[in-house]
Amino acid sequence: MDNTILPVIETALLKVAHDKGFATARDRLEVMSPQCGFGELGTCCRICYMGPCRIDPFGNGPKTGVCGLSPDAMVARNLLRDTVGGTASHVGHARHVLLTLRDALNGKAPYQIKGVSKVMALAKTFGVPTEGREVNDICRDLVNIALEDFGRQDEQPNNWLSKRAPAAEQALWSDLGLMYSNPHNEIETAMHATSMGNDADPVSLMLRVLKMSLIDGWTGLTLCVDLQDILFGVPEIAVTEAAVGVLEENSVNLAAHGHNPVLSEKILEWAEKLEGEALAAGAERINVVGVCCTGNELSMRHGVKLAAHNSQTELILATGAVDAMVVDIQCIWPQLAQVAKCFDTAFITTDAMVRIPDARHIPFEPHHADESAREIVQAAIDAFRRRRGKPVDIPQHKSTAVAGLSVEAIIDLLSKLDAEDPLKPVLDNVANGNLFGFVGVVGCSSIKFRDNAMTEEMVKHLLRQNVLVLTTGCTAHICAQDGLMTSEATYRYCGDGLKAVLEVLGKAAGLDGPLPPVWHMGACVDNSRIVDLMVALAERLGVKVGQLPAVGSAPELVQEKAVSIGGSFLALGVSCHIAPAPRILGGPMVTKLLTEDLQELIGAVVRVELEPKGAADWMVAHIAEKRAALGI
Ligand code: BF8
Repeated sequence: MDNTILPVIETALLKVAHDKGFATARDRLEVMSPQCGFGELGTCCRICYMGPCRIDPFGNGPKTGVCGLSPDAMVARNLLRDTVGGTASHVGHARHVLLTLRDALNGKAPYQIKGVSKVMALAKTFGVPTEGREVNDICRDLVNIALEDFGRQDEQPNNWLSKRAPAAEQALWSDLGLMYSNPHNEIETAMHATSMGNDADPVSLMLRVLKMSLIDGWTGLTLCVDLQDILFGVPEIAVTEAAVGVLEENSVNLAAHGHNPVLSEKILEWAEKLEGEALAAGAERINVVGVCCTGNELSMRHGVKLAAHNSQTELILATGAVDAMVVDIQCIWPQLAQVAKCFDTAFITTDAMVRIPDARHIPFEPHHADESAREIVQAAIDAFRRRRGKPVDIPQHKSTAVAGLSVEAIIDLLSKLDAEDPLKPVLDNVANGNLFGFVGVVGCSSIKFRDNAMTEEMVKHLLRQNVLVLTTGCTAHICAQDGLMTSEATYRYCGDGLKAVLEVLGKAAGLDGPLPPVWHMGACVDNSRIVDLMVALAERLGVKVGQLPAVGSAPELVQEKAVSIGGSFLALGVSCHIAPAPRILGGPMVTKLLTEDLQELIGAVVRVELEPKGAADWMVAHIAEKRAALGI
């Protein structure tokens, strides 16, 4: 195994925490290990009060729940509820962005349209007239089309699904009964179907899982990202830095954590406006750093530095150097408030849905975004005043990283090689084998997989075999921290074919060296960018997305959202590697369905591999099969 830098970073962070007497997530996990075997297998049901029921599929105990529910139905029902949790999170985020855009257009929320090119592109997709019209008027039409999706009761196909998703796949989804209309109705139906005494057919439940995942893909992710690009601009290639070493002892360190740029964009704006107050407080500057997906959003659009992925969030607070951590929604550990308390760090929640004991709550909603953002930045400056002169412990590790690889930025870059047909250079290199295939490495960072540097090692195995890696979410942080988003990584880790391709691209981009081999495409919602890129390549080739030499991987799954994102890849016919195993192994039929029989149904399977090399080898073999089927 290569020596990777990330374990060094985490070792250093853990030492800081332990030296100060903090228990960390690893300690809490150890205390409760081994974890519940029934839970791991998915055969624990607590939906009704005759239970909780537990089925041991390997022993001589009960073979069904008290109501007679089979283990397969039990695991499928639980998986559907996981998928609903993930989809509801993304759809809620998307709706919030939509309403913010509507209010901005009506002059009720202080945001401007920064992504005019996106407005025009979407107008074309949705057939909205543009000739002689103001951008805001065109945008209003797009907002109404999106609002129709959230309000309709006519069972007509969802606008964002039917207009944004590729036509060939829609035909299959339609045959399988997976097309959806109103995402909210579907979430309600799935919760209803999984309540006691309803759907008990594992096949029916698994089709619902796919349908729910489609909702996540096209409303939770695609609609959300389309509208975020309208409001905040389409990302362009930018250089940033990653890891705890981006914290600065003598600056106001303000960490933005969560997912929704409606908050973090305003924080960034007010950090610039209040720079003078920070200087007056004795700081060198206000250092806004990004954590988790909010960090990715800010680094994609502004090159903001990335401080930590999810499993490092409590650890960076233990440095004592974070003056304020402001959070919005999703993936916020309650423990953060407890660590913050020990340092006088301002730990600030902002969303009514995210209330955490011992946090300071500053309500943030778009109509009064400026007032709230100002108050939050001021709280950070006040906390710096209290911290000034006290010792901090910042492990000095960080790496540079290239971010901002939106599809538009990639096409822009490729246009420099072939203005008429920008995707041709990529496809030529896929055909000649220089670029063996693509893997979307997505999802979380898990303390269960950090010790073997699962993500970094798996990625390096892929690069050696000329596979280009596209990444988002916390795996993007991991790769950035490990130096995998640099030109040096191309020289150090890539096979000769991939290296040659990236050298040509680097030259076209005007870089000193090759383009990095791992492309930072954003936050978890930005998995839609990976899908958009794959759809563009497939359409240019005249094949379905599932025929491309491409695989998805969530090597350190933690959150329900990663389950529904994985499902949205599967629905496109893109197979997925996953670790750890999803909680279905207690249901033999569901396990066989996901790992084998799904191939027949949608052309994709799920593969569990817990070791980096095994995972990479399976993905490369799978890509080789796809290449052979294409005759390349
Ligand atoms: O949406 S990768 S731990 S931060 S769920 Fe959460 Fe997982 Fe990180 Fe972002 Ni995505």
